[in-house]
Amino acid sequence: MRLPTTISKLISKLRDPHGPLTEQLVRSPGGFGLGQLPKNQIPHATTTMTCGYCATGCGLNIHLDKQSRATGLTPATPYPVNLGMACPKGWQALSPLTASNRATQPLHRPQRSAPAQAIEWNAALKIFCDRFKKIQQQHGAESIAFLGTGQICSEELAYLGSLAKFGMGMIHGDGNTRQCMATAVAAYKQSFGFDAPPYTYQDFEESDVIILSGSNLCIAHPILWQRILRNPHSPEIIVIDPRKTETANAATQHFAIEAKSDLVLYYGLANLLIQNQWINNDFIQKHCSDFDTFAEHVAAFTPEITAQRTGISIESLRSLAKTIHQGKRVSFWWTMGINQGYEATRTAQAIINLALITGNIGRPGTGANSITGQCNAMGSRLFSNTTNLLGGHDFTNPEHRKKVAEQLDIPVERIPTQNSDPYDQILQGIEDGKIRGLWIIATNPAHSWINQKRLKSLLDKLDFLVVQDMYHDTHTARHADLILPAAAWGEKDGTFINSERRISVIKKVAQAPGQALADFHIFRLIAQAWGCGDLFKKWTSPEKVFQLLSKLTQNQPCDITGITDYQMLDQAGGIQWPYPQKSPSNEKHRRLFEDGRFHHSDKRAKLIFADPQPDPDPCDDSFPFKLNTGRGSSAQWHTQTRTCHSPALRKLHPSELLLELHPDDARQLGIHPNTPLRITSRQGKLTATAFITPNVSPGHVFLPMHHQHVNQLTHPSFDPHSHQPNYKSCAVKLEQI
Ligand SMILES: Nc1nc2c(c(=O)[nH]1)N[C@H]1C(S)=C(S)[C@@H](COP(=O)(O)OP(=O)(O)OC[C@H]3O[C@@H](n4cnc5c(=O)[nH]c(N)nc54)[C@H](O)[C@@H]3O)O[C@H]1N2
Ligand SMILES: Nc1nc2c(c(=O)[nH]1)N[C@H]1C(S)=C(S)[C@@H](COP(=O)(O)OP(=O)(O)OC[C@H]3O[C@@H](n4cnc5c(=O)[nH]c(N)nc54)[C@H](O)[C@@H]3O)O[C@H]1N2
Ligand code: SF4
Ligand SMILES: [Mo]
Repeated sequence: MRLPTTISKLISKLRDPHGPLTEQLVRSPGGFGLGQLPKNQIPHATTTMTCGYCATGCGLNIHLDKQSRATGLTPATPYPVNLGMACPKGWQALSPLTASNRATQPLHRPQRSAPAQAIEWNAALKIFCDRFKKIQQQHGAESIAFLGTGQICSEELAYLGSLAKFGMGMIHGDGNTRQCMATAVAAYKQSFGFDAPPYTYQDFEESDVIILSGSNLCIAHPILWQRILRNPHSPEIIVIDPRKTETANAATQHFAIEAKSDLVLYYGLANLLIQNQWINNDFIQKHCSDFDTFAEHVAAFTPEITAQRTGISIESLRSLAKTIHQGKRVSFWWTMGINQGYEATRTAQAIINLALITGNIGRPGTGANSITGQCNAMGSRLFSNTTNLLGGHDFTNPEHRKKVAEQLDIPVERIPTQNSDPYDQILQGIEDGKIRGLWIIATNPAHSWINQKRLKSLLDKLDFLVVQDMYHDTHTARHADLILPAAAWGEKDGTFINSERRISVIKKVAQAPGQALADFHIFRLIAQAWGCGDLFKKWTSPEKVFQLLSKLTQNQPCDITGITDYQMLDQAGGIQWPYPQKSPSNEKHRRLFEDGRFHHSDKRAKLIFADPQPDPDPCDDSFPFKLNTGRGSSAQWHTQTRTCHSPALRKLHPSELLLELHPDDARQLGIHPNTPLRITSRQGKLTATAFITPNVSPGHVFLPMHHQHVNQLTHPSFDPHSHQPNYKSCAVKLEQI
């Protein structure tokens, strides 16, 4: 296959080292929070952009030199999210950019075992197209797939999903949002009729009862915890978590429930609320469906049964129900302790149901509020073209396909008429020989996917694996045939959507190293090389794509047709969706469902429930402990490809892998502090150092997810509705080494 000659021209244009940084958005010095700096350190100019780690979406002032290059940063004070605060990762956000293992050139392995060779972009594009096209010719268009991310810009996600599906003919594409938010998405869609987290962060400050389920806010969303600390109403802060986390320690009440007993707990609470008539009948009658069958279902969860299954005493249950009843503004928040489970969607809905039956939704300080993980997981939920068609549309709906085709000016036949397989099924497709080529963008599954051993063997089974990352040596890139070097956050333009639905701009304030290109531009080049560049002729810059996407959302619950350009977003300090045309311009915070109207055709919210299911990986005599995994510290990000490069962050967490275990269990097994242990599950084994602490309950142990081997242990079970992995409950045994 020959590449079109326009490609070389485009490559050299994109590579121009003197090309503009985002100058039109740069603000003058003295803008935000620079008062304390000594005169000789006052930067030439300052611009504000959103942090590229977590979905809190803090605003950071980036200080620039005369060439508009970043020299340092401070948290943005007037920004409505973080109000002048940042966590350690935010303060250190520029340090991953200058690492020596940045991918600076495309790399190719002619054979899997051979060392990777540096090649030019032209050659890389040719290999990419030749190999994927050959697989498609032999095995059909569906035999190649992609796995994306919640950590690149919405415009990039939209380009990737559209190029792959409309341009390259793929049907299957998913992303790491499956590991993270799929449960919340499935729960909201079924309960509310659209994936719509209803809150604004101001709700943290306006609640009088804050219930955090399976969320370690102090570590995972430290700035949101700071927002709780600003709450002037002396709120009850209730943490439901099997572990006594940093957040549980700081809360006013902690319920250390048995692992994965949440569903029973929330049904038991619903039962108590209903029995005592501590519910909002008026709200239920006007705005909910299926209340009677729900009440019948939860009647079986008596305080006795609930106490027995959750390990919470009957008195505590009653007192918790009473606290919910007495609260005028109760907000229910949840994160991965709920989303990552084998009955996760129904559990999330059990939380949603509590908010609905008590009328705690659509008012300040209330809500059934799933907190998002990655910086742009919310963008991927709307615009990645994976589980839904761009803009929250439906692939299987002919009207939606027609609308999207017309808006994008592409033939409607290009749009798949079926949904993509979810992540776990794409992997099953590799095992079955249906999927033979895979393109992985900005995610590191060889570390982060559940049951790592199988994942790695599947990567090696592929005929062709492409990894597109900012580093050339991630655990996943080590399996790749072709590595495409990507620019990082700070080296490109685009938008993110944070947890409270706030859309904001990120900007190019540094030059990508070597030949690395923004993911956006890599997708542009591939479109040209593949021969489908015509479909994307209007997709010339992230801002142009943003405008296309914004038009697509017309009349959707996420309608943002009132946002005209990046400058508008920038000046407003981000804008929450929805923002249809003629929206008032001066609102700093908005929550959904103030009118009690949901997105089902009858405008009611559904009370959805099910029977609790058996644990797919139960403890027994051979594997007597329950392993829980999650975030270890506010200085570590996931697979640590980025955070490992900051000496300051490295000082904030233990350098070795620590297994948390209760003193009673340690005594029984004769385990001493700081001794090496072997931890074995039905899937694999690893070694860790004993960290003896009463913060875990007897019978429970905990490992941070940041260590590369942790997912050798985890059990590959999934929620049947969301297909999200069950990362937080697997049976293990412990041995001294
Ligand atoms: N520092 C840092 N911050 C991050 C990230 C990071 O890697 N590092 N990642 C970001 C991302 S993508 C995400 S998704 C979020 C995750 O944010 P969180 O979900 O808050 O973090 P986790 O530690 O994974 O899990 C939260 C808690 O769930 C508890 N849990 C486990 N099993 C159960 C259970 O059965 N029931 C209940 N009720 N609780 C349970 C765990 O003990 C843990 O304390 O963090 C985001 N922020
Ligand atoms: N045991 C266990 N496992 C878990 C979890 C758990 O709680 N327990 N949590 C799960 C959750 S919630 C999540 S979200 C996942 C996260 O899992 P991953 O997505 O695999 O983790 P990251 O380390 O964030 O990987 C992001 C990758 O993208 C690269 N990258 C960063 N920026 C860019 C960019 O702009 N462009 C490109 N092309 N590449 C870029 C980084 O170098 C890195 O390799 O882990 C999941 N795994
Ligand atoms: S809380 Fe999240 S968004 Fe804010 S600075 Fe820390 S990592 Fe960045
Ligand atoms: Mo996540």
